[in-house]
Formats: sequence, C-alpha cells, structure tokens
Amino acid sequence: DERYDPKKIEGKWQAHWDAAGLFKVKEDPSKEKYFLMEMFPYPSGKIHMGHVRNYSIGDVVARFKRMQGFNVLHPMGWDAFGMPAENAAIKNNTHPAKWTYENIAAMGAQLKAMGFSYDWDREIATCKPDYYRWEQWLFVQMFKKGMAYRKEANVNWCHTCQTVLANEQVEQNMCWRCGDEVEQKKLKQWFFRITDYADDLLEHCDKLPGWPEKVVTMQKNWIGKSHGAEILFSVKDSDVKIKVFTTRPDTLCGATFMCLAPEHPLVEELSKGTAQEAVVQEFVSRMAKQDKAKRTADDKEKEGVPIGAQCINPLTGKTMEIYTANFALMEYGTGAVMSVPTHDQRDFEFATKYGLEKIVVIQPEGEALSPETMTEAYTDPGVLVNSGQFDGMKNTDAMEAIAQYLDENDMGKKTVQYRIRDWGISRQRYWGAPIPMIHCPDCGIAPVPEDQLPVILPEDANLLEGGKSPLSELDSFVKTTCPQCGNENARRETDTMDTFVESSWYPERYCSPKCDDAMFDVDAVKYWMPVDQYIGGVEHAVMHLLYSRYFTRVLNDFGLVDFKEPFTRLLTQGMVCKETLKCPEHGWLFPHEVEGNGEERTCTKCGKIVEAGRVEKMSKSKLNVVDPEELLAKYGADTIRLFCLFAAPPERDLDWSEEGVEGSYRFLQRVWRMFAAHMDEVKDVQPYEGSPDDLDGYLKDLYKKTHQTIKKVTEDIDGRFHFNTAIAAVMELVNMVYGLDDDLQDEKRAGVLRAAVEAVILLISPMTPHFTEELWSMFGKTQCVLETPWPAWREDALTADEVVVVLQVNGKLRSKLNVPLDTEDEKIKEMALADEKVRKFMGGKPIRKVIVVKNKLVNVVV
Ligand code: ANZ
Ligand code: ZN
Repeated sequence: DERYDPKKIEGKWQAHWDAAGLFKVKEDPSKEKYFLMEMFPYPSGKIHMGHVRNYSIGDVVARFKRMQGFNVLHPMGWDAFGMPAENAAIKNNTHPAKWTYENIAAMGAQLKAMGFSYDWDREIATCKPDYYRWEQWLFVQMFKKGMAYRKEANVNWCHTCQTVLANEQVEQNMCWRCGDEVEQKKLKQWFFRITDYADDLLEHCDKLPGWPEKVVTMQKNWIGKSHGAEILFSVKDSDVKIKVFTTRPDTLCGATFMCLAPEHPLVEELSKGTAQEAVVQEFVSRMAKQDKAKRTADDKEKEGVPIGAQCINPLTGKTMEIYTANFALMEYGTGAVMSVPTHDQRDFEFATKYGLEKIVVIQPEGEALSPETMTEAYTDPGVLVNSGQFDGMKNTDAMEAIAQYLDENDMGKKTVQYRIRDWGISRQRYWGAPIPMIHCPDCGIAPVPEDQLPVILPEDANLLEGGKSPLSELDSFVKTTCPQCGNENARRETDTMDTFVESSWYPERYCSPKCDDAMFDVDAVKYWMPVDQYIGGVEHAVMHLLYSRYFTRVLNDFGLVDFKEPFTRLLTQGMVCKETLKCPEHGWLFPHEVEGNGEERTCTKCGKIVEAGRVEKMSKSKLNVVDPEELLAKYGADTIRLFCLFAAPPERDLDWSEEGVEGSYRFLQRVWRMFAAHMDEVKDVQPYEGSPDDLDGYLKDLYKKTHQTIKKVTEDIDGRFHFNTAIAAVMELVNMVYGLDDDLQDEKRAGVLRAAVEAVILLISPMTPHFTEELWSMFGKTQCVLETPWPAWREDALTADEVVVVLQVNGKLRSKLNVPLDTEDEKIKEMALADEKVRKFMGGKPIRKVIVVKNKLVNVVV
C-alpha cells in the first residue's frame, strides 16, 4: 500500500476538524466540564520547541478528556503587550502593534499546523481594547476601594532610556538595553495592595494538592512571613525614635549598635550638620548605584559608616552608635536593624571589621561563649545571660517575655513581617494598557468615568528615539478634562500597566471572550472555572502564578467569582535542551557548522576542534536551537508531537536528539505498515468483544495484551501524565500484532486482530491525531477519532492465564484443578492434597512422595 506521508494527511485533517467545528465548545450543564489551559505565549515571532512541548502535552490531555466524555474547554491566546514589541519596533522602524499582530498571525498558523485542538473562537489578544478595557474597569473599582493606590517609591531608572526598569532588566547595575548605569530614583508609582492578601495566599498554599511541591514552596518563601517584634530606640539628645523589626527580641540586651538602610530618611536627617555629613552623603550615593540583591547578598563584604548620632538600648540603657550599612534594606521591616554581633552573622562580620563591642546574651546550656574567641555568630537556641531580669530563661521563652515587657512599657510590640511587597504595576512604557486615571490641578486624582472606558492606547504614536514613552508628549492623548470639576487642564496618566496584570485574569476571559458588557459572563465562569489543569513553565512559579491567585481573590471580593484559587492542578514542564557547540576561534556554532563525529568534530569555518559542549536549555544566544518549522516540513506534526511526549516525562528536561525524532517517525511508519498488512483482513470485521476464555493460544494473549494496554495507557495519561510509558506500552502491543503468525487459522482471528488495531489507533490518537484520523477513516469510519469514546478495558482480560492441572493418586487420574499459570510447586501441592477426591483415594494412608510437573500434573504416591 501507500507509504505514510504526513504532508498528504495533516492539512487535510486540520481542515476537516475546522469545517466540522470540532473544537468549539459551549457551556453544557448536562456534561461534566474540564477546563485545560496552557500558558499563553508572548507573540515574539515564531514558536519555539518550548512551546511545542508545552502545547503537545496539553493537547494530549485535552483530547484524552474529550474522548472520556468531558466537555473540554481548551483555549489559546496571546500575551501581547510588553517591551520586546517596542524594541523590535524601534529596531525595524515599524509600529509595535503591526509587529505584534503580524507575529500573532504567523504563530497562530504554526499552532494550527501542529494540530492543537484549540477553540479558536475564543482566541484573545491582551493588546486589544476589548480585552484591556475590562482591566481598566477593574482598576477603577480597585482604586475606589483603596486596593490600587499611588505612592512614591524607589525604582531602577535608566536615564538614557527614560524609563523604570524591572529588577530583571537590570544586569550588574547596567540597563539591559543601552548598557548605561542604572540609578535609584524616587517616582510616584501605582501599586496593588497584594500585601492585604498575604496571609490568605500563604494559608491556601497548603490547600493546593494538585500543585508541584517546589512551586508551593517558592510561593511561601516569596510571601515570607516572619514572626517577631518592633522595638523603639530613642535617639540620644533628641525626641526622635527609631523603630526596628527583629525576629529575635530575645537578643535585645546584646544589641550594641544600630544599622539603618542607606535610603532610610533618618540617615540624612540625623547626619545633617555633624562631622559625618559628607562621608554619609558619599556612602549613600554610592549605595544608590548598587544592585540591591547583590548589595545585600550573604557573601558580600559588609560595610557602612557612622552617621554621627547615637541611640539608647531600651533594656540596658547603654549608648549604641548608629551606622548606615550596605546590608540593611529599606524595603524590609522598618529599614532599621538592631545589630547583635554575637548572634547574627552579618552583624558579627560588621562588628569584627570595625572593632565594635560584642556581648554574648545566649549561651548553649553548660557552655560559656566568649566574644574574644568566637569565630562566627551563635545562632542556635540556648539560655539567656547578661540580660538582667531575663537571665536563665530559655531564649525561645524570652522572645515572648521580652516582647511582652516592651509592650507593657510602650517600647515595642509583637508583629509579623512579610517579605512580599505591594505590587508595583506602573511602567513608563508605551506598549501596555493605559492606567485609567486623570490628574487634575485642582482636585487631584480621579478615575476615568466608566462610560469613557476604554482609554485607548493611541496607535498613531511615534516611538521616540531611546525608547522614552511617547504618551507623555502626545497632547491628543494627555490633554483631557477633569471628570470631577471640569478643569480643562487635566492630564491623563501616562503610565501603562505591568503586563502581568493582563495574564492575571485571562482564564476568566476565555470563558466568555466576546462578552462586551463586563469582564466576563459570570455564569460562564461559574460553569468552567476553576481551571482543572494548567500547564506551563516553572519560571512562572512566583510572579504570574502568585499574581493570578491574588487577582482571583480580588474578583472574589467583588463578588464576580465564587472561588479563590484559579488553578486546581498545575503541571510545570521541564526545559527543552540541546548540546552546545563551541569553536575556540568562532564561538558558538550551529550544528550545520560542525563536521565529523565525537572527539573529532571540527569547525567548518576554520577546521579547529570543536569543544564538546554541555547540554543546555535551547537558546538563540548559544545557537543550540532547532526550529519547529523545519522539523514540521521534514517530519510532520505528529512525529514532533510524539517525540516531545516520548523522549522524557513532562516534568523533566528533554534532551533533543535527531535520532529520537527519527525513531518516532519510524514508529509511525511501522504502525502504518502493520495497518496496511492487515487491512483487507479486518476491514469489514467487527472487533472481538467476547470473553478471553473463549480464545486460545496467541489470539488469547493478544486479546489480553490489548486490554492490558488500554488500562496502562489510560492510567498513565490520566492525572499522571506518564506519556512516555504510555507510548512504550502501545509499542509493545504493536510488536505483538507483528508477532501474529500469518498461517494461524482461527475463526476469531480477524475480530481479535481488529480489536488490537483499533486499540492502537485510539490509544495514540491524543498524541498523533492526524495520523490516527487517517487510519480510522480507512476503516470506513465516518466519525472522527476525537468523537469516539475512549476504549474501556475488560477486567477479566487482565489476569494471568489459567491452566488445567491433572491430579493423580499412585499414577491414576483422580481429579483436575484450574490454577493460574506457573503456580508454584508448594502451593499446588497444597491444593492437590486438599482436593476431596484425592483425599478419598489416598484413603488416609501416609504420603510417600508427591511429584509435581509444573502446569501439568501432581501425582501423590501413598
Ligand atoms: C536582631 C537580630 C538578632 C536579628 C539576631 C537576627 C538575629 P527574617 O528572618 O528574614 O525576617 N533585619 C530586619 N530588618 C532588616 C532590614 N531592613 N534589612 C536587613 N536586615 C534586616 O530577618 C529578620 C532579621 O533581619 C531581623 O532580626 C533583623 O536582624 C534583620 F541574633 O534583629 B534581627
Ligand atoms: Zn479636577
């Protein structure tokens, strides 16, 4: 017959599915719903292997659940705002909108060519006004409730690019785009009060059993709840008080100096007019230029300067010098640290460097620590010393006791601190959703009235050299009238929203993507949400996944949804990796720039030996990429899908190999040939559906294997996502069909064969949908595989085979037993001796010996 040719098959079936509207779904209360989502892509230009893997995994689950009878919602869309569009637009002298929509068209076509079962009627692009309009609407509601607010904050500022940079966009204190030094600048920014939900988000971390443990842990650490106390220290000769946050109030008597963050307002205030003023100024401006994460890293050398003022330890009354130090962060606690050099390692290093006093206040039981001989801080539990009335107390008890004492004397109180900060969502960027606010010279800030939404991002704006947002200079956008007092000199807010805002509510939007009188149709969301299974990269473990959980809570507070957790189950797939190749002369090489094998590989440009590169995540910078487009042209979609699923379990990294792809292709050809070889025989036959007991020999084994495979594949896919072992099981079944002897004559042969072949098709159909549709239709089936119920297995076909064992007494046949194949000798001996007829013929005489011939006979000699 004809050979397997994906080019003849794939386009045809995609068109067929499309024409039949097979992937379109609507709410249907009579069916159980299943909402499956993969993280939507940024429309960067082309899909990469990471997308292909992510979406292949999702598509298997979608098709599988569909065949199981669920009403499956499987949507796709575009995370379409963001900085790369602006950069590309500047570089190519085009417009971000044009660039974005062209990419969406190109990538959409690629996804369709992969045969993914998306309901394209639900496609969304977050850069469209009909999408961000509702985000603006929610912003206004949040503003009215105080959930969105504006405050001055320190931000990374690139002077050349005239914009705030996210922390991820600052590399070694340089702007990632222009390479200029980044400054810290105070700017008024918009924030979402995510900290109000810190406790709730944290508590529910333990109620996400369908999430990977590591993601839950990352979220907990990001929220970072610490129990401790706030303590007030009086500044000497002044009314000023410094508030510190400490997790160790038990060490208070050991606090010998104070450290303020360089950005702490008291640093400037207290140093002013002292001999330290100039030194402090120099230190503060030097710190402002440093990356905060690096400045406060554990292994960074501690440094600081005295600010020319002192404070008083509230318990001991001793004078403490006040410093400003690099390891103190303004963003955490109160920005002030009471330094206890004996029990905190950073303080220890600082005090040792500057020769500051160390007093031990916690001692391990039965041991005496001395500050002179300590080489590092003692951070374990112990008993209090040098702490007046608290001496002798266990330090864990003293935490409570000292906090209480401070509280009673108005010197402090117990508190809880979170590491998580309010979410700064202002971006001084053009390609984003405008923040719907108006600044009025008379009455301050007012939200854009709801009937004037959306505030449309003007697409006629010309991007400015250097990337400064053109919005603030676009009069047609900025100039407006105050909705509160009518002042005609009001100005629109020109900041746009962080793109993570768009991705925080897109599952809800998928439920009713065309809804034009609300964010979403509440009933549609009630039916579909929460998402049953979400699949995407682990790089989103905190930001996106935490913001989505937060946003769901906001929607819940507004009564728009009746749940708090958007994603019931989460699967984080591993990376797609490939060997890197590097020439000592020419740097990274593409595979086609390398000749030869193994140790002998050389660079085609210079002939030098190529270094055996590490296997790393595919990235354009290292040239270790493969383009799905090329693979598609060479092998077709089904082979690529099969390879991605077979090469590794989803959570693991996948090492790309050309041989692996070849192997997947060969397997499909093998199935094709198997089918062709038996087509005539099984075409007009009903699959055998009877009991395995009515079959013999190889046919019985094949029938059992068929059912065992159905069970294995079903369980491997369902909830476990072990696609690789599922595929391996189908391969075994295929081998068994190949093992069927052409000469075997049996009236049930064709039916059993048909059952096996049908199972092969149905079981791999979620992985290789075009291929299987084609085979299915060759059977004369008019219904698509996707519309066919998932096969069920027969319990009675799972058990091992039984054999008949003859029972003899003194060599004479007396009885028979049905026993499982290969039953052990001891066991079968027992059964024989318990047999009524055997006992009767033994007549109570003593046993001389028992002979067992496996699977055949037992002879009892008396
Ligand atoms: C005194 C002390 C003694 C501390 C001791 C620790 C050990 P976690 O656990 O991460 O919440 N700290 C407080 N605010 C800070 C800031 N803005 N920048 C840098 N460090 C700050 O950390 C809490 C501890 O970090 C606090 O407890 C404080 O040092 C320090 F034996 O206070 B501790
Ligand atoms: Zn006004």
